[in-house]
Amino acid sequence: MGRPNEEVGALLQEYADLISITGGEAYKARAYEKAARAVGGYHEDISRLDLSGLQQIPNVGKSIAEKILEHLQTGTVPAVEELRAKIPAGVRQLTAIPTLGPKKAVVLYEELGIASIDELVDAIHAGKLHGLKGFGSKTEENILHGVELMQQAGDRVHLAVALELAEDIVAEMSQVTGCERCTYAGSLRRMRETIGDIDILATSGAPAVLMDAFTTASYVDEVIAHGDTKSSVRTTKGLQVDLRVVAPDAWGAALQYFTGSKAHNIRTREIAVRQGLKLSEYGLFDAETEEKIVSETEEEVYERLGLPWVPPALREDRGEVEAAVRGELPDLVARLVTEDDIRGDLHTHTDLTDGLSTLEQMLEAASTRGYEYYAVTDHAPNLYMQRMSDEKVLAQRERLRALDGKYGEMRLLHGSELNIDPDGNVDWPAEFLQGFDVCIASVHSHFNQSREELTRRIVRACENPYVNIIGHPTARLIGKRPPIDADLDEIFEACARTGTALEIDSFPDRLDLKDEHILRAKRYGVNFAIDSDSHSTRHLAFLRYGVGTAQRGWLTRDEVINTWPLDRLRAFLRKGRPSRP
Ligand code: DGT
Ligand code: CA
Ligand code: CA
Ligand code: ZN
Repeated sequence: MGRPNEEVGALLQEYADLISITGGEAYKARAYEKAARAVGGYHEDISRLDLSGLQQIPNVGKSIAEKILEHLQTGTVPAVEELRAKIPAGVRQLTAIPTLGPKKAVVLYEELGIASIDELVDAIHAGKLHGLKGFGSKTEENILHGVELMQQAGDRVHLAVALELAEDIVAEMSQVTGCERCTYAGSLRRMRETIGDIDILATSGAPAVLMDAFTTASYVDEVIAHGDTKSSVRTTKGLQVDLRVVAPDAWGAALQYFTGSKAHNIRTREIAVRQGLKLSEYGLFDAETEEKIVSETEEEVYERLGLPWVPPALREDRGEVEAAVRGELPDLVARLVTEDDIRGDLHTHTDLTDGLSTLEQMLEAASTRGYEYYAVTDHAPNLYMQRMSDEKVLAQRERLRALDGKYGEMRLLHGSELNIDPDGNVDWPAEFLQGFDVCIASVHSHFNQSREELTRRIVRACENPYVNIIGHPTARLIGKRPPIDADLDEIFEACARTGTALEIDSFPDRLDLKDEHILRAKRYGVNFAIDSDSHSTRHLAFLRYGVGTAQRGWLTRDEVINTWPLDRLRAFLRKGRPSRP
């Protein structure tokens, strides 16, 4: 089962870390790190490439290409194994703590013999790091905070990791003899941002065959339980997967039950009880006679409870059951934003800055998604490592204008992702900004300003007539960086007042704004843009995670500016700008 690009990308990143930890040359570690990113985002499936094909990948030279080939052909790379053997696994774990790099990890190991996260936390609390070079009290604080973030994330994985695996498993199980139906349920079906375990549901004429196929599949590392109707495994990536086989006539009740959430189930069960019914994973029963009433489809189950079918993304007990009882849900469901409603992507990068695909590759891939419009928004100059300049961005605009019309009906917009500086200013003066069709403005630095400063900063960006969208508004990285501490209500109010959209960044480690904040922002009458923030052609499909998040925030298509036809979008993008002379 493979996502070879991601897998090899992770291997190269690990090798880069190992080089740093073992005191190897810094340039070598950097080279592998760059290669890791390039491979992870490469547009072709790298397992189909030969040595010379692999060398076509940016930042991949002959020696790296050889290692990749070795891995693809044999499953191991001796050079990597050799370094792995030098380092206790716990030390590598340390490098996973946000803000603690490989260098610091190795100091901790060599100076204090610390070889696990628990040992590190104990050592900090015991004051053992005092006096250690490079470890001030601020560093200790950051480490403890990083560990806390990791523990909050627990063993949960990002939605995208679980969804891609679950789709592969469902496809594979569906092929097994006797399997009639197979789908995933649980938090995954609800599109939660992180997933604890994957729940798969199936019906089969030959359950034992299905269970055997499941527990012996290639992705299985450990079989936790092997039963007649339920089995659990841990995958090679450490994720638990549960498979349940249910009776065909209980499919709807089981799907409803195992989709959850638990809180939503409790609500629906209460409604059943009030009607003298009993709802379980086996069906909806008469509480007195225990006679089964319905269970074959979810729709029937909800209908018999007097409720409309509730989309999985809404099943979080955030008022959806009450809305259903009041009869308001069908109207919301009819207008709930879907991936089909999205007419274009408004936040994407190319290799002019930190993207991995060329302008033409991005446009080609976008047009196959059937978009009506598409914005290229590379980073602006104040993010210095991106080396953007006036000349480069203007040359890109010229290229883009020349390509407009060459990708079917898809119209091309030229934009930029500006940086909101600590005072709330953005790159470039007004005259220059005027030349863009769309500007996103994002916080990329100074995340630790005071609440007042951060709030003021973003409100000022909203008030800029050239800023159309606030990019990844809380700047969080799930499991790695907490959201900035700003007064979101004040920001939402400013967005509504100034005609600035809030982004829902679909990148799986961002999903920013998140569902609860979307629900809150909606009340201010804010508009939203659901963007992929693609840095490679492979990222364009991330949009579905943003749409799932938007659904969890009850967003309707009319609130999302990139579901609008181009002329309506263009009117929105003109914002309060002075008209061009
Ligand atoms: P996760 O795995 O932590 O991301 O979240 P879920 O929602 O997938 O939770 P999980 O895997 O423990 O259980 C799957 C579904 O089964 C859950 O969403 C609702 C249902 N369920 C599990 N335990 C209970 C329970 O004690 N009561 C009720 N009513 N439903 C439950
Ligand atoms: Ca689950
Ligand atoms: Ca489960
Ligand atoms: Zn950004």
